[in-house]
Amino acid sequence: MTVTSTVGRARVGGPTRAEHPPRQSIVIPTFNEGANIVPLLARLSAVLPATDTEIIIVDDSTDDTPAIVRSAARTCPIPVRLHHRAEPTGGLGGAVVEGLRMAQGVWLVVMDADLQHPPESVPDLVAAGIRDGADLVVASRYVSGGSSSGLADPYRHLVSQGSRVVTKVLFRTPLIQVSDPMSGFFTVRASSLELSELRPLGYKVLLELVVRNRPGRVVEVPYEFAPRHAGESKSTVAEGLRFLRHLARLPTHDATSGFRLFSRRVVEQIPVESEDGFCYSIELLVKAHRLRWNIAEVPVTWIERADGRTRFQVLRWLPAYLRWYGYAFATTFLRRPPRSVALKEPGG
Ligand SMILES: Nc1nc2c(ncn2[C@@H]2O[C@H](COP(=O)(O)OP(=O)(O)OP(=O)(O)O)[C@@H](O)[C@H]2O)c(=O)[nH]1
Ligand SMILES: [Mg+2]
Repeated sequence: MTVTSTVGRARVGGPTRAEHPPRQSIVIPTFNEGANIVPLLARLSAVLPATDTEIIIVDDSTDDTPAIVRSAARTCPIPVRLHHRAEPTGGLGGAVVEGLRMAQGVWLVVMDADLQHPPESVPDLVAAGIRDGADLVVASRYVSGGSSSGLADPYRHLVSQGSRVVTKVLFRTPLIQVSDPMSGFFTVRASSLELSELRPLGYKVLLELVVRNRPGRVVEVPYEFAPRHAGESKSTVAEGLRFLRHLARLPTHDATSGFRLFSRRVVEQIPVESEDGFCYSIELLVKAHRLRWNIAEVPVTWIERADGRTRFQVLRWLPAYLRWYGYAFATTFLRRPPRSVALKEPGG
């Protein structure tokens, strides 16, 4: 069962757009963030006008976060709508899109609940959007004046910077000028949003939005990424891998496997450019994917070799793997057509 409730002083709601939409809707996805709710609502209320703002919390928690939200909302001057999802479809990304769908405001702000995104920066984002006539304003850690010092440890710095570089390389199109495409803190002009175009999966909704909605003017505003206020991080290595798979949208979970059955058509028609390791395998996969040839998958158990030494050289092969992930990405997001795959000459 999904519970949607409106608490707080004023009530905004209903499926149709309000007659006098608030200037900003703040959409906040939450997963077990109880300890952050009270300071979050207090700090938002201190910097935003209650009469021109609504807060939408889309909650997938398994703890008492919803009860804490309901209680804190009673004294919050800004109206708060809580949408608790018993079935958390699409994880974080699904939650954000549902929140955007519910929002009534002219500007839709998306931010985390753990106070890593300072509530005090929200007015800056909206003001920049209005001032610059933008469709999308991204709060960036990586423009002058911003900072990512709140990342928990060197590993998280590496993941953040690494995924940023991968994304920038894959998005080598001048269309996308965002320095922090992985940011979870941004505001979008409601009238520029095409929600039906978004297919969110896990993290990184902004990326979806930039690539699929192609917003007009995009502006970036620096902010200082703070350490998490309380509670536990939900971002994991599994989430990172899910991100790569999401970027590529490959129809298999094991893109680099060397255990494959190829049809004669694949072997006879697709030329192999890879020279290293198992890269031919991912290359054939991504090319067959672009050609829209059927790809099926069966479960197997991986058994470690009992004898001899592995010749697996992940670091040496990584650039090639990334190259083919980029190829898959271009297929799905940049819509490269099947005819862009070079095939062998018949009889060649
Ligand atoms: N509704 C919903 N919210 C989620 C889900 N996963 C994470 N969130 C929320 O999304 C926001 C970002 O998650 P975090 O765990 O802070 O991710 P992160 O900022 O990359 O990781 P840290 O730097 O360790 O905090 C937080 O407000 C979470 O509560 C989910 O599956 N559903
Ligand atoms: Mg966080």
